[in-house]
Amino acid sequence: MAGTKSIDPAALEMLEVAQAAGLDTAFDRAERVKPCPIGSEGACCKICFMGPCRLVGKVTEGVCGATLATVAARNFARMVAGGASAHSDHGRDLAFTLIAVAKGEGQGYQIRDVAKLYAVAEYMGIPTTGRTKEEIALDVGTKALEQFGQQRGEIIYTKRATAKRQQRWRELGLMPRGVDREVVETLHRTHEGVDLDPENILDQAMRTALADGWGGSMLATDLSDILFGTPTPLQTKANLGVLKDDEVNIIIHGHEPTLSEMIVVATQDPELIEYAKSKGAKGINLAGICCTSNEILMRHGIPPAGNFLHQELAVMTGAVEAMVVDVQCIMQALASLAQNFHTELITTSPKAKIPGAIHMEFDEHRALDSAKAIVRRAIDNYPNRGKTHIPGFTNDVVAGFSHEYLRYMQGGYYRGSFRPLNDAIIAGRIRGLAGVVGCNNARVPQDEGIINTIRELIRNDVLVVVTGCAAHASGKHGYLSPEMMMNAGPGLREVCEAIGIPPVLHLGSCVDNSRILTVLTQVATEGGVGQDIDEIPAVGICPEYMCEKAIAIGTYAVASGIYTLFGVESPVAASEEVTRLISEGWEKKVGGKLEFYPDWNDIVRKSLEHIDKKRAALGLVEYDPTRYGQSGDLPLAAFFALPPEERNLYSRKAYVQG
Ligand code: MSK
Repeated sequence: MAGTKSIDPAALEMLEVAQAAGLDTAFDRAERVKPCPIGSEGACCKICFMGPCRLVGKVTEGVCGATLATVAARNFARMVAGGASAHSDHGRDLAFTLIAVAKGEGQGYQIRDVAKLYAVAEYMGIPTTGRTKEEIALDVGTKALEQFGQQRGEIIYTKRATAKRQQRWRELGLMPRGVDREVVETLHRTHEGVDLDPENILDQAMRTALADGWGGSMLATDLSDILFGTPTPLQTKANLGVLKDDEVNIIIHGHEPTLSEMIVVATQDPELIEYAKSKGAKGINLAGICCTSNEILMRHGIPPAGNFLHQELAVMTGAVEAMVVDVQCIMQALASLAQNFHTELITTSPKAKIPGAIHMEFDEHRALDSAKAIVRRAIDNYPNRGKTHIPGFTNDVVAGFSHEYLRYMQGGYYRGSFRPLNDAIIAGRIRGLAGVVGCNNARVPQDEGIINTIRELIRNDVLVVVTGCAAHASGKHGYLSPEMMMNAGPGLREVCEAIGIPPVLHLGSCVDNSRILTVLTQVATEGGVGQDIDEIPAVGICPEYMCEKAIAIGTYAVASGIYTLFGVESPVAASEEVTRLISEGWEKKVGGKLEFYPDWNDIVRKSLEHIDKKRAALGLVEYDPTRYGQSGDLPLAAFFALPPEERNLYSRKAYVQG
């Protein structure tokens, strides 16, 4: 049975360990706990206590008369509001941290990317001349905070969209005013007896999602870059094999980078390393799960131990002294599972406590002290370690492709642009672009949809960017390694060779999906492949979505003009009207549409059809894979014939030329 649960050999090995030990995982619970067939399709209304009303069979309206379409639209909009809240609260906390740092009250932090601070200040209309970076940072943090509570006007970052897109949002009444404002209005409108027009509800869902994508999430990304540095490529390894048998293993898990940044610092503290040695360990090994992992992977090369469905498996290795969690995507089951091992589950956010876990509250004003206390506690736990089982699977990973770096790598510091990428699309070397993002879902085989989709896309010369747990899946299965260019189509392979990149680029965490919006806007602005995002041959894909955040991301992608395809099942399948509204209906309004296809083969087929349709609409040459692929084969083969230690990715171009 384990074989149908995941395509990851490390996961399969650990599931056998779990079975032998009689331990329960999400994989098992997904088999036991059947999804409610009514709720899963959006047909259950539980927003008042005359219900819950289950609109199935001959029951076509609730006690109040709410129709199936209204109920499904309300449920959908509430998912968007939940997801937008999660991303945006994350962004808000980073604004508080930036303010603390600007005031000299953020122990251990500093402003690492001053150039980005200036860029963000410019977006926000904050003067920079003759001012210290702390003065600018204080204004930036304060202005960012205002974006959450802003009641009127337009979220400031929406002006980073193309002029065409901004105009469209204004004409349709979709321009978000403030992050909290849109979330609260969605909750109000979907309260019993308020907005009863499905189309109007779904418009507000788009406006709320835009407040997330072009507001809370984009702010979270930018403020993180200012505080912790804008990512540039670096190499590491991924999967459970990154855990070490002879070192203190600490896993950080969740989404917010504030604490984990300090844990990185604490684990490198010579005093704490000596302390670990005094307990019999050879050192301290930090690894990550989910998006906190992506944050410190992108900036420090800290290896990811896995994605969402790996969190329990990591504990079951018996080799984890502490799993340190912040917010989002943390399974409650970790607490009871950890009791079977010496692992300490440590919660750190006042917003996210778990019964049975140890709570060590994190305060950004004394961040380094908090981090050191946590690391010390993990070290103290090392002598309690029993038998371990670490699966020996890892793969090489190159990560750290911020949109700033993508620009830089196409021309250098002074001549950076998206021109080479656009030219490659125009020439048909690159057929199109795809963002493959999102979660694992225990109801579908782990990583299967993600990896099969990516494999087929790159084979068909589609350049793929990844974030979130889809990025972890890519890393675990070798798709973030430069060698993967050998599996790309001939045109894409030429581009990867010339620039020295893998065909799948890791852009970061879930909030960093905002980087995809920025990249596509820059592609549109560069010219030649459309003037707005909906004209570009590009798709967004979320093959194994699990949570409300994914629905919010999918909705802002669509509202930004992206054809977006989800796997698993549709949460509005019960209503044909809502299914049509979010697909054809949204396409007419905003140029993007949202569709759900449980079979990844359909996702690939529809994606390629869409990309080709957009190419034809732009008058670009028809995609022809036989046209390219001759130029670089020999040097590429010679490059991969070198011993791995001599294959320096970033001297690759020089090697080919030399
Ligand atoms: S962590 S939101 S399971 S991608 Fe961002 Fe993974 Fe989905 Fe959580």
